[in-house]
Amino acid sequence: MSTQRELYAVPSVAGRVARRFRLLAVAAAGMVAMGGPVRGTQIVWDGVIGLPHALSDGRLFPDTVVLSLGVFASGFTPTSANVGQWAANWTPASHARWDSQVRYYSGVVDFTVNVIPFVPGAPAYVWVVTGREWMLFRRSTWTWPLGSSIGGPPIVWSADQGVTAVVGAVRTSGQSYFYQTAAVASGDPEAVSWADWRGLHFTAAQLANAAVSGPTADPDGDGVNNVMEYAWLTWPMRGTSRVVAAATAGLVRTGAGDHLSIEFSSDPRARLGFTAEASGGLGSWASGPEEAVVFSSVPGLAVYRSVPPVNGGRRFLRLRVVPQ
Ligand SMILES: [Ca+2]
Repeated sequence: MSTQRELYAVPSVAGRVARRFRLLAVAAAGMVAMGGPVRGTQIVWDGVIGLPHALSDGRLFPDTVVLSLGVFASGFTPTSANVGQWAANWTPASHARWDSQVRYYSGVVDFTVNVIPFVPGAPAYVWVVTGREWMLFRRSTWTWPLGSSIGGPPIVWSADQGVTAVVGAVRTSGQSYFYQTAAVASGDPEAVSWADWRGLHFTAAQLANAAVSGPTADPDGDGVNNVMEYAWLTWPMRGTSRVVAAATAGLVRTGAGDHLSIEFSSDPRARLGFTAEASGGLGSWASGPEEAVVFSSVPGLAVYRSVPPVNGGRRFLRLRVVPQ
């Protein structure tokens, strides 16, 4: 009896395994047919090289454009009417820099598991930002893959003709086409941290070398150190990519009178910390709530003021800028 059971059991197990594989094959075929999640460990995402991309006023994209590949929170659908809520619902997976010389961007996402909001099937978008010029686009096939630790070929998401824009526009004209951002009045874009920015522009060896990638280094010799390059998200290794940082002196008024002030503007995506310091004669500087305080601060514009009002004596103010 025992032999018979074993003889019977072997084909039975084989039959179950075969049925399971058939079911898996059917399920896989169904997912492909429906455009469902695919399995992957790496997404390579990029644009089409060499084509002109323009801001809403027709100027070509500057070097300060940063693109992000990411996913919105489950249940949130971005539209041109809710741009002010995008940043709060957005999680980037990867950043890429726009190269204005070759007109190209590319980024890579490595993953093995799915972490919310990067669940299989979640629609992925590319968010393009420089200042208040935004574009958000995707292809219908860009749905987040099922993570895998097995490996395999990269999933390639290229932004070609199949792209549709939520904000901004995809123009077509014969064989050439370009993307165009739109001017957005409200809402703040996602932050690009100091670590994000350094990761975009420096190699591992450069990151380990403070003389190249440290805050006060100026590796491209354009007279703008890395903190100020970060403040405007310019390229630290390209001398032609520079914005002369704008710190402006002025006066602001409170109930106590007029106060010496200093205003610092930056790209609103840069995250900067400030310490204002005051001096009566440039010999020694002091900070703290009795010397200088914030007058107003929003991403992209910080104003600090001296605490004592202007009284005819000499007073100097300076701002220490720390990337975050
Ligand atoms: Ca520089």
